[in-house]
Amino acid sequence: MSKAFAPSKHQGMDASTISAPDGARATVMLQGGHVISWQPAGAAEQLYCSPTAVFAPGKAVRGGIPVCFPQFGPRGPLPQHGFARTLPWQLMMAEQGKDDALCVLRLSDSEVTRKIWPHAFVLELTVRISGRRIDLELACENTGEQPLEFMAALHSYLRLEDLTDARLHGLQGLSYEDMVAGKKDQVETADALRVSGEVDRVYAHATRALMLREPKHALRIEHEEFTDVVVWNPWSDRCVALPDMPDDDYHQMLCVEAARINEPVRLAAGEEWAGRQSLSLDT
Ligand code: TA6
Repeated sequence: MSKAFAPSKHQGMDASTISAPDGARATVMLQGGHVISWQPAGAAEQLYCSPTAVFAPGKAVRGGIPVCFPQFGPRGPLPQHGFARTLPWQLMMAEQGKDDALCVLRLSDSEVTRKIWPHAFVLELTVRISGRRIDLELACENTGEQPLEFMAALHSYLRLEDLTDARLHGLQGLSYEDMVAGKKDQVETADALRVSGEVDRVYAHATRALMLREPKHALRIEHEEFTDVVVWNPWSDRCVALPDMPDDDYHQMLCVEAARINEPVRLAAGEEWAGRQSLSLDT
């Protein structure tokens, strides 16, 4: 017998807070289908959320796991990262199971979206928590008569004790586009990527599991169908320029994003796609 959760609020915004019988908890804002908090069973918050983030209708929130759709960054005519992260989604279900908790949110095309992106679609985010793991699935169905093509990303802001001691393993040998240097076809040589300046990289064909390690913390990051991984840290100058993030907070976060950028998803009429990102706390 599962238990349904009542809708909740987060910083005044409509949200759904789910908890598993083992104590794992997550909060998802209806705006953007935006996971804003995840606490594994018996552990601390794992997502970074800026203390100066703006929580208001139509505003992107600095932290958690923003959903980028149907565009990534400025790579197209739409607003930065597309429209999904700033539109209201519908909460379809939020329930506790025997050993987990699950919620599903949905965004469908509307006059607002069709005006800037002339396609019919249903986008669904499924969030499942159990123990020390969170599984996110972003699914898109082309409900129109014409083919459509989109980029997507789960723009995960991972919380760090201190960036200086953080190492991201699993990228060695991958080709990446360096957005800071404006260079394509770079190759990652480090077995353990450490950040000592602004990093904004799109790693291609990044299908291996990644490990984000600190002295007392290790998070395993896995993806399916998201073929690229974006690694971003604004470092000092970019952070100071962000109005919704304290100047020094770049030390407390690293974005490791499951993405489809280099190979956008193409859906024929009636076709569906689903991509997944899983985060598991190792220690
Ligand atoms: O994560 C990669 C990136 O595209 C960076 O270039 C930076 O712009 C970041 O996303 C944050 O974007 P936002 O629109 O949320 O400020």
